[in-house]
Amino acid sequence: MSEEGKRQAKDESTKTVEDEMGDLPEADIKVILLGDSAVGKSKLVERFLLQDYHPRQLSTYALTLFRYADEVDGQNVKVDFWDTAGQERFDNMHPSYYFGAHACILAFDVTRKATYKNLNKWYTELRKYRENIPVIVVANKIDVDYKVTRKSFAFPKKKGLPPVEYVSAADGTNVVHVFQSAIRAGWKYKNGGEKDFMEECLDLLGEDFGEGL
Ligand SMILES: Nc1nc2c(ncn2[C@@H]2O[C@H](COP(=O)(O)OP(=O)(O)OP(=O)(O)O)[C@@H](O)[C@H]2O)c(=O)[nH]1
Ligand SMILES: [Mg+2]
Repeated sequence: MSEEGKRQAKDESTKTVEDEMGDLPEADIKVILLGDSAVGKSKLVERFLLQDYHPRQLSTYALTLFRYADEVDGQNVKVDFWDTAGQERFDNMHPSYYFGAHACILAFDVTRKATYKNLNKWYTELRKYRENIPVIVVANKIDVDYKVTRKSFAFPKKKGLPPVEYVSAADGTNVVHVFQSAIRAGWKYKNGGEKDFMEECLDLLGEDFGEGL
């Protein structure tokens, strides 16, 4: 299958969650994006799926579901990325957003400290519904000032997660790597390997817990 053929983005922003579940065969892996409004969740998933970036000011109004076909361990795997607006107008996400998720990409914006502080709120809510799924914390918009990658962010370590991944939806830094890691971690979780998540992530990310992380 061609690269184009493998990628299908299905904008379902005007439909309800139930509609969405109704018109697509169930995915093998569900990966959700979480984080405050305007941290770049939509741009990250668009960048991964299309390898392209079109700066736009549009916010997500409800929910966008992106279907992606991948191959993991020699098997064809259907992956759904769920993207939503992180706006405060939704006090809490609808539980169906979390339902059945196998992995989460939790994003903040390095140019806005409040978005980092709010990680805790998102994480706490996520864990109410999905106690053990793998979570990858991403620091987005590093293109604004690459010096930020020298900074260490304590949040993931406090929660027993792998270190922050520094990404840019604008120039693509680390985007494919993070999404591929999320798919693989989700697959492993689904197949009963969740206890090895840390190990798996560190392997995938080729990193170690260094000083200050
Ligand atoms: N410089 C820079 N800007 C970015 C990057 N990623 C996103 N943006 C910009 O940040 C703004 C918000 O991006 P979105 O992807 O819409 O953010 P979101 O998290 O999906 O926001 P909501 O849908 O409201 O929850 C847009 O103006 C993007 O162009 C990045 O990596 N670098
Ligand atoms: Mg969005």
